[in-house]
Amino acid sequence: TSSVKQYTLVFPIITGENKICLGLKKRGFGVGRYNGFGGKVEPGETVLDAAKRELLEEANITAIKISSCGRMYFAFENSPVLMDVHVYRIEEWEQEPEETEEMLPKWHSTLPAAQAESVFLPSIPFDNMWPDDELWFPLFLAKKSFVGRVDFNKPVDGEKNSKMEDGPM
Ligand code: 6U4
Ligand code: NA
Ligand code: NA
Repeated sequence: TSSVKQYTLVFPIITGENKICLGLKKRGFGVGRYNGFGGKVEPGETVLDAAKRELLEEANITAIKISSCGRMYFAFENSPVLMDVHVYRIEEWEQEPEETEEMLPKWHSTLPAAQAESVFLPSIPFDNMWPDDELWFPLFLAKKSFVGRVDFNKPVDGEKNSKMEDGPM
């Protein structure tokens, strides 16, 4: 790895209703997958400012209460760049999430599938997300801080190469 780039990743959550808003990425990196809202931190911008800007650009909402949750590093075998992703949840905002050029927002239940059905919301679609999400979402949803790194290698035996641990941010 020859350089580290800062990114943000923000998830709107209504804790009391067990709801999380995921965006279906419409273009570019990660297209076709559900994820949080976020992107590159621009020069001269704080990570928190970048998180709020991307949230407005991609979901058309303005953050009121935003909290740092964890940090994930992603390395790709064919790239010299290590992605340093700052993960946040937002629990209060202005406006409602709406479709933008980059994202189609959809509410999901944070409950297991059987319980999610009873409130008429899809559960979190891990099969249609980045494969690492399934590893750190349990900590994220439990509001435990987390740090981890995932290395995406050319598939050798179909297994993910990853390591997760509880830790300081
Ligand atoms: P531009 O160049 O403006 O279209 P920008 O919106 O700045 O792009 P983008 O969307 O490419 O940046 O940023 C990538 C987003 O994908 C960040 O929010 C981090 C997130 N991301 C990247 N790899 C991920 C992974 N393995 N798992 C995950 N999120 C990932 O959950
Ligand atoms: Na983005
Ligand atoms: Na951007």
